[in-house]
Amino acid sequence: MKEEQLYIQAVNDQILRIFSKDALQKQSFAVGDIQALSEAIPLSEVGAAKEKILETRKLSVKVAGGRFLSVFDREGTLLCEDWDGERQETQALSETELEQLRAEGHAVDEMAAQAFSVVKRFVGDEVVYGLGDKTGFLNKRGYQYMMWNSDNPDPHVENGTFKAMYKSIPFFIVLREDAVYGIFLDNTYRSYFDMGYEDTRYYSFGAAGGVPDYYFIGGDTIAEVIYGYTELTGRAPLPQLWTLGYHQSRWSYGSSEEVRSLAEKLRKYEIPCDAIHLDIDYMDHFKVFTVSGEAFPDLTGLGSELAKQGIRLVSIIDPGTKAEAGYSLYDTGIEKEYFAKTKEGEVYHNAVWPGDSVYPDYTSAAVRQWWGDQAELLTSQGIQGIWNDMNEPASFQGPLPDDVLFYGDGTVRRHEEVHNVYGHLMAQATYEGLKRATGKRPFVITRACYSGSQKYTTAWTGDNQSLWTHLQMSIPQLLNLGMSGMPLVGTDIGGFGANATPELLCRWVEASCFAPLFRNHSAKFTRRQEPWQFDQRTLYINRKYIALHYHFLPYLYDLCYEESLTGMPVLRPLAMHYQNDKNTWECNDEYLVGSQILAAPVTSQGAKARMVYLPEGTWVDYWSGERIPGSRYILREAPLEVCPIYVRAGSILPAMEPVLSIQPENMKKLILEFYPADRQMGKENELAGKKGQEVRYIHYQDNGTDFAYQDGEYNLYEFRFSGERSSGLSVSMIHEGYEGKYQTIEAVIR
Ligand code: MIG
Repeated sequence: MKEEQLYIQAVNDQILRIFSKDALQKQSFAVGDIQALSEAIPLSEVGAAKEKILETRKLSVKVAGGRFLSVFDREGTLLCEDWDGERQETQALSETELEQLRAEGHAVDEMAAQAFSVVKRFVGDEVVYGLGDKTGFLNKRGYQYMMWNSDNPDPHVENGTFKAMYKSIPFFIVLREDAVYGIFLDNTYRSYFDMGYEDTRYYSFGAAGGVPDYYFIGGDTIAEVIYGYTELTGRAPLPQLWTLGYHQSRWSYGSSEEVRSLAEKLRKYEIPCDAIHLDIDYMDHFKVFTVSGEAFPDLTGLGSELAKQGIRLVSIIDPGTKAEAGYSLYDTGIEKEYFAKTKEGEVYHNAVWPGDSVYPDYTSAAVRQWWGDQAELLTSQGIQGIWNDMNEPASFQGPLPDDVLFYGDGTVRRHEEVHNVYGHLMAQATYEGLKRATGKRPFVITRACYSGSQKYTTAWTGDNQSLWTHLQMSIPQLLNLGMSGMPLVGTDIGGFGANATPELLCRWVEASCFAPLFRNHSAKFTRRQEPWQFDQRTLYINRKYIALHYHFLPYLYDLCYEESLTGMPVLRPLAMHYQNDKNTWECNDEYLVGSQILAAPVTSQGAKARMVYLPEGTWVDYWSGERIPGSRYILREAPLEVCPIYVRAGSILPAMEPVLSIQPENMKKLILEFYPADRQMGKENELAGKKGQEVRYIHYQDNGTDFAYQDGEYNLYEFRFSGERSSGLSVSMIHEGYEGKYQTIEAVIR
């Protein structure tokens, strides 16, 4: 590896970019144009001495030996420092060992040679978060990861060397007692993150191609680091309100009759539901953007029938385009040279669901436009959202070779560079196409991602299985995705592969009941797992938690609003709000919803109680109303129908009346649940001198559908409670622009 001259530039007071000169030539797929605060200066020109340091209002940088970078805050606390010692020999497997493994049929994740790598020191007791959808626990320290979008459910396990998943989000957050910062490696090649596996004293990251180009993101809190990262890569725009509701899916609901009877059951069993998903079998021979006339002779008609019941249709698309003369998508793509090519200049073929298939080159704006325009073929038949699958991209006849070419808009790139942004660009094309076709806020789901995909799409975690360990991992997975800038996420409730049990499904819907993407989905050939498939109790529990999700939908929507402005995820690890409390740092089985709700789901078979850590403050048991002092572990009984949920005393939670689906224009009544800070805990508050504390909450409301809010058509309410009585509520309007103001606001004291 050659030693390259690196440059450093202050992007703003909290963000530094460190890169080699060649990085300036490259177009980032994640970061928009940057108006940097300072010029780029060679690291070798930044000295270690006082007079030659680079400073912003928040950070100061020193460089030793012309290349070892240290970043401090302005109080002089060391935040992050290059490792200047020797590196350990990596314990790579020998060629013979690899061959043995392959001979036995094991999949071997191999590490490609790295074009560069950056090594940083662990200064103390750091934990590491982020890195997208990786499985395992919250803290990534001590493990190795690879970023190479993979359509392979096997790594869906707790640990595995170089484990790659569906998404590549090369961003992580390092938290230490006296510091927190993030690092974003803006590189789309296969990249590696060794978080102290090779040697416990340092961590490293690098990539198989491209050039060094990374951002150091400072801040006083995890939230500020996420703010900085999403300032660079973007934030999820407000979703349509109904998309936050419950979605029912399965591979596949294969005919109009099946969908119709599914909708009937949803209504008969009183399961609130806003969407039914059509998986690949709705297509004509898996040809993307077609509809099988046999299975769905009148999709438009079906769509309007469902609409009357408040249910929308979402359909799947795959990028792999069937290579078949006479299929217009293929013909046009061939004529316009829209598909990826071999290095010999022939259109590249592999196989996916439709058989012999070719791959659209989404690196080209013209291809994205063309692909996006196809969305109308679906929306004109009543489809309301598009689910992007197989966009790693997946291929059934071995991986796409590294040298498959994408011609883009004049910049030719090899597959090894494009692979990790393929799904990202497909999602962008889908988002823009849906927006043009409908004028509404596009609902897109994707499996593959890169940094910044949050601007276009929600995401699910791919093919999990109906296993208790996968339920357990779903919590850290969603939290790490949130800290990686992807707030609108969820897992397949009940598990995709393998067979759910009634108990597992119940615990899964409980554990997911605040997930912004709230979908029950399962694979072909597995046991059916719609809420009514098992017994009365399972049905009752599903209904209860789906209804609870809807009850708090106005709160979830407020969190989406907050996220769109700040990048704060909807589901948050406890450490985000209790950073000084180390008990929260590795809390893998609880999460916060915004800052006001704490959920502690049960994720083990047979468990009837669990330990819950409650951080500082007073917590109100949502079910019993009991007020419990925090900063302690408690034991909570949790029979099957109970997911332990707590509300922070001193909260206001906006909620709504029971509905079977979302119709924003019918949401005329808002319920405010007020959880006073100063009742019963009187003693504690007296001591703290806090009597009659006032609690304040800002609530957002708009038409939940289109972009009119961008022209000021929204309402912002400010609610204040003082004392303990509902008469203590005061309401004022901070902004008044949406005509659908609530007719009733009902306060409930809890
Ligand atoms: O090769 O479309 O992750 O959700 O049901 C399997 C069929 C293809 C994988 C997705 C899954 C979907 C399935 N797809």
